[in-house]
Amino acid sequence: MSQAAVVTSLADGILRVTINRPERLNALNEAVWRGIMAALDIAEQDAGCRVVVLTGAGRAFCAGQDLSSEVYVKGGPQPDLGLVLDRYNGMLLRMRRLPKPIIAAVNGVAAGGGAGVALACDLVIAKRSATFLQAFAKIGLIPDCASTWLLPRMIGDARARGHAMLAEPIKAEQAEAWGMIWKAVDDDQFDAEVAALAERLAMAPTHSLGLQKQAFLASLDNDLAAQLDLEKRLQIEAAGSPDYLEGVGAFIEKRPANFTGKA
Ligand code: T3D
Repeated sequence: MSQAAVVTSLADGILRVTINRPERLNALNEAVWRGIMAALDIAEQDAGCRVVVLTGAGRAFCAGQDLSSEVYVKGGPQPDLGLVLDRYNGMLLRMRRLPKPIIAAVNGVAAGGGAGVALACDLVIAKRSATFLQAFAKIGLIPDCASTWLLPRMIGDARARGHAMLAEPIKAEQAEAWGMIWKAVDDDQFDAEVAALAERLAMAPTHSLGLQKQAFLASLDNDLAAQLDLEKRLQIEAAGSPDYLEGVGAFIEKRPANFTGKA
């Protein structure tokens, strides 16, 4: 029986999603796309999921599009990448719009579309030995999977262009220093740090984190007046949640808050 291309498990509020093609460095193909979309279904629909952790099996996070798939056969027709990118674009939008935090646990190289998938997550934590590679220039493509949108906003235009046009790997520590990722951690601390971060977010006021995601996403296009209006609307909604009352009560009573994550 063939192995699942994506393995998911849900426990203690944490949905762990592992891309499982280690022999191809977890390269993206239709099965991986379907597996991540199915995981997003769970994340959206199951109230028991309060945080998603996306990672890769083996030594890589994800090496981008599978270049050994049939669409790239030498001598065959020019591949039509439109269909492939329609799939990934829909997936990336769902990730950004998911009203729950997604952690990218970057256990190894994140290349091409795999880098885009990692950077589209809310918090990126990487092994110190991991690298980020905009591999596209090496094969005559342009960065996709949101990288041309995310990178200039994250690291500035000059670094985004150099990173993409030179197609050289960036170490996790450099990515952290540039503001491209949340944190680079020692390899032997990686599993423990990912688990601690996931546990913390699984006990957070999930509904308001979802509203934060909405606000951050809109801020990238809104002017100040529009963003202030949006903050007001979302804050009123957050203040209507039981977690707001619990948070204030816990502060007054000098005890840890016990958030339900509910709206
Ligand atoms: O449809 C579309 O194309 C549109 C969407 C595009 C989005 C994209 O992501 S385009 C960019 C695609 N990705 C790449 O160009 C990266 C290709 N891979 C690499 O550059 C290198 O493999 C890495 C830098 C990621 C890692 O290098 P290294 O030296 O650690 O490993 P390796 O020896 O190159 O790879 C190990 C195996 O994984 C190897 O197979 P083998 O020889 O052991 O049988 C290699 O062929 C395979 N592999 C790595 N990346 C891919 C791959 N197989 C298929 N597709 C890959 N992307």
